[in-house]
Amino acid sequence: MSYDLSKLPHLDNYVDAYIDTKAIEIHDTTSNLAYFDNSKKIETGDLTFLIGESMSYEPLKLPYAYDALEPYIDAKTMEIHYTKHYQGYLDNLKKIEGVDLTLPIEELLIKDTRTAVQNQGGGFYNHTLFWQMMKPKGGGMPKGALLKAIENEFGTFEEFKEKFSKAALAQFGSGWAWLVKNKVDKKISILQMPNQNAPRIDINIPILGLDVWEHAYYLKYQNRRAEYIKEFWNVVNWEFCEAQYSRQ
Ligand code: MN3
Repeated sequence: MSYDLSKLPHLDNYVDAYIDTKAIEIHDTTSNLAYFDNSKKIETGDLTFLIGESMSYEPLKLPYAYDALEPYIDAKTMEIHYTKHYQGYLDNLKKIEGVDLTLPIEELLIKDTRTAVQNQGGGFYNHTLFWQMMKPKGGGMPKGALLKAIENEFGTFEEFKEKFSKAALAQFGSGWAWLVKNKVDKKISILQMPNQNAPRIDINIPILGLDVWEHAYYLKYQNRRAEYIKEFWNVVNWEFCEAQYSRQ
């Protein structure tokens, strides 16, 4: 199961058309169409595009099989990560007393600063993005506006990769490395976030995230986090990252 964005030569135009107010997400037709609350669904060939702004409180159906990211991310890790950790964050979020699940997740994470909500809600939010930030036969480089922004900020794509990898490697204990866009000045930057704290989404739009909790790599890479980070670049879904970058 995979999706081939080369079948959509007009994707760039499509993204531009909604650049002002909408987020764009890309799914294949077997994905969970309930991902967005107020989504507009457009089907083109074997692809389905969903346009909307908020995640529903349902697990995102993985847009690929557990073994689809082999050999870089092994099937067992994907399965446990998805069925135990990801599902666990969502289940635990729903059990938190007084949590207002009528709010979109981004709004909830900004408004409800209780640690339990940040941990469980952040875990749900971060992973829902993370699954889509990877794809089989991913990797390579971003294009268009995102590539330009990276070159403006970091010099070259290679320098960006090196800085992002270092941030991921240097995160002490469990956490994430993120590439984010500031909502006000539109500049991009790299963040390290501990635990499951979302990447300051009150001020930032996440573009690319890398989970460096041991549960994300330990079965295959044991303690070799650097190797996991290096291989991660082979599965990055740059089309998704470009769509995130186009969000305002
Ligand atoms: Mn994880």
